[in-house]
Amino acid sequence: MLPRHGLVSRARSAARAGARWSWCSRVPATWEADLSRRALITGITGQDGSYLAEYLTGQGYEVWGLVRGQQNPRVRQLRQLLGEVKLVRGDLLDQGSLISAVERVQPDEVYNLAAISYVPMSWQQAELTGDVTGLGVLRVLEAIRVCSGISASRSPGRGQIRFYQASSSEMFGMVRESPQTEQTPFHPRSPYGVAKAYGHFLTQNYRESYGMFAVSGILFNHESPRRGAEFVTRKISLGVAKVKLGYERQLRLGNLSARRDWGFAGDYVTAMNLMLGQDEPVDYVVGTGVTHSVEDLLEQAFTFAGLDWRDHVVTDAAFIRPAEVDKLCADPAAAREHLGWEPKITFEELVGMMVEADLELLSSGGDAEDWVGDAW
Ligand code: NAP
Ligand code: G4F
Repeated sequence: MLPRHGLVSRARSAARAGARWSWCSRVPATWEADLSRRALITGITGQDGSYLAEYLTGQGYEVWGLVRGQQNPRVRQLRQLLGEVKLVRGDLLDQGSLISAVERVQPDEVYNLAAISYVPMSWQQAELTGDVTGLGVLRVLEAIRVCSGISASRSPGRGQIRFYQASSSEMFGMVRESPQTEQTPFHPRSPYGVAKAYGHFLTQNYRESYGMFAVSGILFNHESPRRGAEFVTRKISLGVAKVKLGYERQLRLGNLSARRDWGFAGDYVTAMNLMLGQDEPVDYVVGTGVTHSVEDLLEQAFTFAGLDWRDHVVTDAAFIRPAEVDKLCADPAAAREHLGWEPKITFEELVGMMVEADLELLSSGGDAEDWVGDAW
């Protein structure tokens, strides 16, 4: 298959570099005019997808998002938020759809953010999690490889598609050392963590096998007012808002002593883009280096709203996991040194931002019942 995107990328890089290419006459005039970088984001309807799309659009990228399903309600929300983003259909379970998407979009960069990302669901639907979160990475890499005409005997040329994989600190699981660096061994504790470790090693393997520019960002927990209602930060910010506004009196939670390195999602998506802008493909740990417990989070969130969490929080065994990750803490020194990346929003600012947003959401006509969150 002729790698059309190779022509486009080379035309774009050539024009950017001011070079003259003898074959440029074969490139349609519309392509010559279209010199902005083009990014394809899988998982664009998720938390990170929306922030990344906003960030890349602001950087002058033409942004495409892969969306799945018929009448996906999150597509309408995304449209309201990001009118400029172009959409292409595809599913991480469907190899052909990914090849068609890469062929159609002809991206310079692919950010693979799509996944089943809720850890408890990965025990309930372990096979599906392996298929989407693990094998889905293989399918995206294969789509890029096939569309680019890359094989064991044919390396990617200049202007190749650059690939970012959303790896996770959940891979460290039962941690061997603290804080965790790029060298810390993995010991995943959930089917989700195992699937992410597969995607991580596969990305490294495609880099080593085919010379592809393929990198993984090992991101620690990052949150925002756009976080899914089932994750603990958002469950708590919504819970605080519901208690404060009188919708509910209780918030039921699991393990309050678990510790995470929580940062702001808007800060973290910039690291993804910086990783693809490097001269060499290298994996990085991205986090704040500061860890807090769920109890600290409760203290911060309820106090922000003038409440005492001890009056409202009930622990419920239904939310205890079959195997827990007790404590995660990043050592982001390499990202700071080589990418110049640093988080801007502190834990306290993040929690305040989320509680404030949910108070506003629910008090401005948002129906509390729409935000019941997880029912595990
Ligand atoms: P999220 O809000 O749960 O978004 C997941 C996205 O994946 C959604 O857009 C969803 O689309 C899409 N998706 C699910 N199954 C799919 C399939 N079969 N085909 C195509 N798309 C599919 O996740 P997030 O918090 O933005 O995280 C983004 C990525 O970073 C994920 O891979 C996550 O595992 C990873 N990560 C997140 C964190 C964090 O703290 N947020 C930390 C480390 C790593 P629909 O709208 O169609 O469901
Ligand atoms: O918010 P969580 O569900 O996030 P978790 O499991 O750390 O996973 C998130 O971060 C990963 C990066 O490390 C991502 F890869 C993954 O996709 C996801 O974004 O739970 C955080 C902690 C856990 O220890 C959990 O046991 O909070 C504890 N927790 C206590 N009560 C609870 C609850 N978590 C949830 N979701 N709901 C509770 O009621």
